[in-house]
Amino acid sequence: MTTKTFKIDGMGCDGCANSLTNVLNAHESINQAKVTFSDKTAEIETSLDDNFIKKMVEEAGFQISEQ
Ligand SMILES: [Cu+2]
Repeated sequence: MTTKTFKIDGMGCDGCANSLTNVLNAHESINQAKVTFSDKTAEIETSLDDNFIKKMVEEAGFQISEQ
């Protein structure tokens, strides 16, 4: 597993960050995810490829702006 950091767009509050954290952590191939609203970042320890993570983030209602 590697840890990757993504910039997340579309979060309006800590609740958004928490819900995205929960969505990501529910996936069996994500070892740990930490989303920080103030930094607009998601730190994800995973073996999943970036496109898959991008899709998960979009399905949760947010976007990855850079990685
Ligand atoms: Cu919110």
